[in-house]
Amino acid sequence: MRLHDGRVVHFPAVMGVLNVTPDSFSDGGKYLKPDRAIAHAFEMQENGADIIDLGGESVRPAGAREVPVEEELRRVLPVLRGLEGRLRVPLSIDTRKAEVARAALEHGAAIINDVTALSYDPQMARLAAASGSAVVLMHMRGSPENHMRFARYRDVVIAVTGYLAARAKYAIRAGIPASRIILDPGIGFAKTAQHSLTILNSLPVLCTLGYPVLVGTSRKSFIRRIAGDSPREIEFGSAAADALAVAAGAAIVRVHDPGAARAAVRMAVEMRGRNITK
Ligand code: HH2
Repeated sequence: MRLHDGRVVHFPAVMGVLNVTPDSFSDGGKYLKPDRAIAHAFEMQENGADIIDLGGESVRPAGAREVPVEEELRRVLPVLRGLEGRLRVPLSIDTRKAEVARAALEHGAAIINDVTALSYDPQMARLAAASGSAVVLMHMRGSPENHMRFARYRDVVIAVTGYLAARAKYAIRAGIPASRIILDPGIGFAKTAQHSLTILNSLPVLCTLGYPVLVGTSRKSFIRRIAGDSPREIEFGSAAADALAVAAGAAIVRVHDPGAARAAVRMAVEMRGRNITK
C-alpha cells in the first residue's frame, strides 16, 4: 500500500503496538514515560515492525474507560515529537478522536487506526480524506466501554463482513480513496472467544471485499484461554495465530512482539507461497 507521504507498506506487514496508557490489558503503564515509549518504538522497528501503532487510550476488549481528549493528547504528543522524522517505518495513530488524529498527522503519522470505523467522531472521515491518510476501519458493536453487551449474532461472519463493507462505502463517499482503506474484524470486540475463532476461520470471506485485512489477536483473552496463561504460552499462541491469519489472507497483523510475529509471518509466507496477500 502506498501511503500519502510516498512510503510503501509491503504486505504481509507487522504492526507493532505502542500503548502509552496506564491501563492497557497487556502492557499498561510500561511505556507511559515518553522516553521509554520512544525507545520501545525503535526497538520494535529493529525487531521487524513495518508500522508502529501509537495509542493513548485503552480500548481493551474487557471494557475500557473513555479518556478526555486533553489527556490523550498529553500522553501521545511527547512521543509523536520524539519520533517525528526519526522513524524509518510509518506511524499509525490508534484513536477515535479527530483532534488526536490531527495532531498525529501533523507530526508525520500516515495511518489512522479507528476502532469505531469513523463512527465516533463526525470530523474523522473528513480529516482522513483531507489529509490523504490511510484508515483502519474496525468492527465493533456499542463502544469500547460497553461492547461485550452486544456479543450476540445470528451469523458473526455475515454481520462483520456486511458492517465493514458499509463502512468502507461510507469512507469512500467521504473522499477517502479505496486504495487507502484497511478493514479489521475487531477480534475480541463485541465478540466471545468462539466468535473470534469463527471469524479467524473465515478470513477469506472478509478478504473477498477486496481490501487489505488487519487482524489483532495479540495476547487477547481467547489466546490465553487456548494456549495457556504464562508469558511464553501467550506469545507462542499469538505468533501461531499471526501465522495462520496471514496464511488465510490477512495483510497486517497487529502485535505486541514484532520479533515473534515477523518469524511467524515469514513461515506463513514461505509455506503458503509469496502471493498470499496483495
Ligand atoms: N485491539 C486493541 C486496540 N486497538 N486496533 C485495531 N485496529 N485492531 C485491534 O484488534 C485492536 C486495536 C486492543 O489491544 P491493545 O492495544 O493491546 O490494548 P489496549 O486497547 O487496552 O491498549
